[in-house]
Amino acid sequence: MGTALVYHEDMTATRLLWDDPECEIERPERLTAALDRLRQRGLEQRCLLLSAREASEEELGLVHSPEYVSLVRETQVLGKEELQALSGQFDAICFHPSTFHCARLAAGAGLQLVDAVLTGAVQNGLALVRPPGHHSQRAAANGFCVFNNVAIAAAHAKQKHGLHRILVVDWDVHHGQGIQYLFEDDPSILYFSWHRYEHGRFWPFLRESDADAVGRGQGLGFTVNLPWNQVGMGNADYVAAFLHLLLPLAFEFDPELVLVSAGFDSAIGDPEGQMQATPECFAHLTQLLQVLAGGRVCAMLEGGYHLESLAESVCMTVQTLLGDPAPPLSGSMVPCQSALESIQSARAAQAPHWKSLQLQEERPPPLLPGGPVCKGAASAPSSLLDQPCLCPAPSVRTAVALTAPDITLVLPPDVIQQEGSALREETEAWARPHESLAREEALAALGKLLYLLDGMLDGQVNSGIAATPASAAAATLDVAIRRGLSHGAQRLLCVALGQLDRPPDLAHDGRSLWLNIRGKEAAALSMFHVSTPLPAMTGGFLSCILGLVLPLAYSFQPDLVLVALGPGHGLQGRHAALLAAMLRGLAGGRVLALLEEDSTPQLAGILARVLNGEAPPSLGASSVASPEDVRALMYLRGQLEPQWKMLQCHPHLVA
Ligand code: X5A
Ligand code: ZN
Repeated sequence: MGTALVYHEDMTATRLLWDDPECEIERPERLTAALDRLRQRGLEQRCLLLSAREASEEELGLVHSPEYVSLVRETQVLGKEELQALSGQFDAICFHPSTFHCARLAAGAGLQLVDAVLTGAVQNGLALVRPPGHHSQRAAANGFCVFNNVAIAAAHAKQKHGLHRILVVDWDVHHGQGIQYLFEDDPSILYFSWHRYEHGRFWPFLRESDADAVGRGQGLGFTVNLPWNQVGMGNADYVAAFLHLLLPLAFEFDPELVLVSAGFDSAIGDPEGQMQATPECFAHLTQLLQVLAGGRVCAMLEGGYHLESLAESVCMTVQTLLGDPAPPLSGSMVPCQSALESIQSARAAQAPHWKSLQLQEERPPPLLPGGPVCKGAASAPSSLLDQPCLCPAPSVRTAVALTAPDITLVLPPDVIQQEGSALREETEAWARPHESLAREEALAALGKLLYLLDGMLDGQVNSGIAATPASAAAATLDVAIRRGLSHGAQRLLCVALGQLDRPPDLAHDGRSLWLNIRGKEAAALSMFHVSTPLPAMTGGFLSCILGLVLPLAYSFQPDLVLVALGPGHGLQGRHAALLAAMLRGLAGGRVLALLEEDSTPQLAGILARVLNGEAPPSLGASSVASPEDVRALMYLRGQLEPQWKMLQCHPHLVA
């Protein structure tokens, strides 16, 4: 359905007219660097370009006072001295004669983006704007922000489009206190912000940036603050915050729209943030948000002051909005102790307000040896930024290899129905040890699967779907695992649903991680052989994915993922779609789904579309997990946490 990119060159006009070391980082080059890189990567050309319009004063009035709007309007005619004097009345603000025009364009860009998404013209988009917005308040400019672009867009989505639930994700490294103040009593806007805090010693030095600020009145629980008390937070910390805090609440909230205060000063190299997350991390954050609200995600630029890191991170975000799979994350996926402390204190503060957190908070943290501490601020390890981000786009994103090409299958034009099959002799050789693969139908299906798998291992195809007769599902999966491991996959994650046992003679060499959902009981037979019952309700299914499957998968860092819907998998289509959409964050999206031959064309169709980058349908208001589901999950997490560190959401008590 497409991605909008909203921009206007005029927004490069506002700039610093006098010496001010605090404001000088917010430069016009921020926009041109981002845009140039988008062009250079061929990403701008894939977007629907919208030229930003100015927000009207009435629209600004959705969140700002008329007196404040007038005050900013009048800066247009002030001279340098007067501008400087007025700027001094605010914290970290430097007005320019063009500021009013730019700030109206920035707010207008957000409105256009929301209109484009909510009218169905596009699926999602990014507004590249200056000045940023999230610090600005009803009657005050603050922290380089003049009008609150995201807050105006949210108020507009409510007023003009009648929305009832909007999620605002503020991944900028500063606390968007402006958004918090504007909506703190509003339960229709769930505001999440993580921010450098250092126990209150970092700008804007506010007590209300801490985790215990959770909103007020009707809005209790709809403000979610995750303060980082150390610098150096990296990919593992950010992904853990999404899996263990933001996403459980977001699914429970069930937003109709996701707005992102997309500041990239939380990325590596940024002088303000001093964090360590690499640009690829923003592809993962974006992809994780795209499973919400039917994929309606509107991102608006906030901060981001390291031009190289900013440009790269913007590309990662846009590329993911366009549906490309996220590049694998670099570095070991182990959240640091300080991050776990922050996540835990935010979970504890929110638990009274969210069912999805309640049952889980009773367990005391396990006694384990201490985990790593954050590496602290480092200068931009240029090695991490210099790596040309080759995301070798396979020529085919998704291929479907069903035994009889299905004419009733509705597929997007870029998903191909694969005709090819592996050589007969080779197929027979792989099939030989398995009785269930002797039948002609099973052999034919195996030939197609092997051909598809080879395409994926060679990098021609990114993801795919293959089918097999139910009686041959286990054997076919067994062959796929062996073939994958012997033809280039270093680490293979297999998520098996239904009655599929781990192949008995699969080596226990740590190269494959077997996770059976709908096992008879919760059991960790080894760190690489996990089984859990299929949760009964949507809530249980979500906690299984967010609390077990994805943390295991992100810890293991596979380079190939097999997901098999075997006999009696019992999974609803929308649950299967969500699982596939989220597993796509692993292995650069190299995901092969194995279905039973008699699966409905609807199931094959939805999986193909999701693997190809379409948003899964939203699950709607979710039920809670049953006590048995929670118990199974808690048990497995306890067993597996020592090895798979992304499972942790409590800091260790150092023994
Ligand atoms: C949008 C943004 C930061 C202001 C920092 C002032 N503002 N020291 O990143
Ligand atoms: Zn910022």
